[in-house]
Amino acid sequence: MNETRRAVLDALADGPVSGPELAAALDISRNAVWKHVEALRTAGFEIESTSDGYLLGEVPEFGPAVEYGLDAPFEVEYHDSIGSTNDRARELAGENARDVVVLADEQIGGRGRLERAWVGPSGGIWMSFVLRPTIPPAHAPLLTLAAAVAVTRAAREAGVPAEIKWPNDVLVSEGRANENQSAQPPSEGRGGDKLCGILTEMEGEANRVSWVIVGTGINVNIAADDLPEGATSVQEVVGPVNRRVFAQRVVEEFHALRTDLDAVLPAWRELSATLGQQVRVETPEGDVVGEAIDIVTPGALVVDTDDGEVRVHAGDCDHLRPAN
Ligand code: BT5
Repeated sequence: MNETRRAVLDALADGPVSGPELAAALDISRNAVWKHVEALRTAGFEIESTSDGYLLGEVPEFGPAVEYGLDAPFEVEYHDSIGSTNDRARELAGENARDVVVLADEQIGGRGRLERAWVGPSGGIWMSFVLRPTIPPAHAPLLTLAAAVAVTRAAREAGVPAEIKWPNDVLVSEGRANENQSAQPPSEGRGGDKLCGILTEMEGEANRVSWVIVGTGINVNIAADDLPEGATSVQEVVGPVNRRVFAQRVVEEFHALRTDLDAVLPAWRELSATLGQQVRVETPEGDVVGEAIDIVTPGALVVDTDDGEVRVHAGDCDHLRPAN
């Protein structure tokens, strides 16, 4: 959304305001005012024409409106349907863009890690941040962790008991009440149903990042039947929510963390489902099995194995059971 359109919206929210008043205040023509109002109506904003002027009514639940009222310096590029928001974000990064969020309602060619497919029906929040941080490439994983924290916080605000599974999943916690019942076999596997996955991609030189794309896929207002096995959604846990508010909270929390990277690991530890668990991490060098005891810069999991402590930088992680 361009600055003038945002200014028109702000004025309408404080309205009623007449076309000529708006034109004078924003130093644009009355015809330009009319065009902005029509474009906003097309984007789903309810704008009443009263005898005292225009008045903002209902703000759309999703769409370009995500930029409206957003308390973080990101431009939002919205698509009803797209192949992959990460692919579009890469294009934008190639054109020198920064601080853009590519957002879609439906994603038909979504990607996970290792070229796995990501299912993205209408009703999700599929979004990719285009960033140009001044950090060494080795620190980019901190941005993945920051996104996981941001999504988990937004989910908890919406009433969903979300937790982070190292390295890049947000899960809905399993019923912790069962943990002490001996009749219940210890859970093995993911440790809960997957609410969100994060795919971070980067371009840079040895000590300088050129761009980082952080893609977050959040299952929001989607029925479980439309998701793969082992996945869940916000809707499944608490019913449908306002996706504009949810997406804004994620972007705002993410912005707060990317500007204060020292806060990422402490926040991550607090929301982690992985620390304190017996885990098995599949890495290219083989499986690492033991208790996950900490996370250290830039996002390595510290596993206490029979052969001592091992730091794992990447891999797929299974939770075997709580360590005690
Ligand atoms: C991830 O990969 O979890 C990263 C997913 C990132 C998706 C976002 S959406 C916005 C942006 N644009 C993109 O194109 N991608 C990003 P990974 O850890 O490899 O997990 C992939 C696995 O999750 C798949 O193999 C499926 O088993 C499962 N999966 C696929 N779609 C899912 C969904 N909607 N919810 C939960 N699990 C899903």
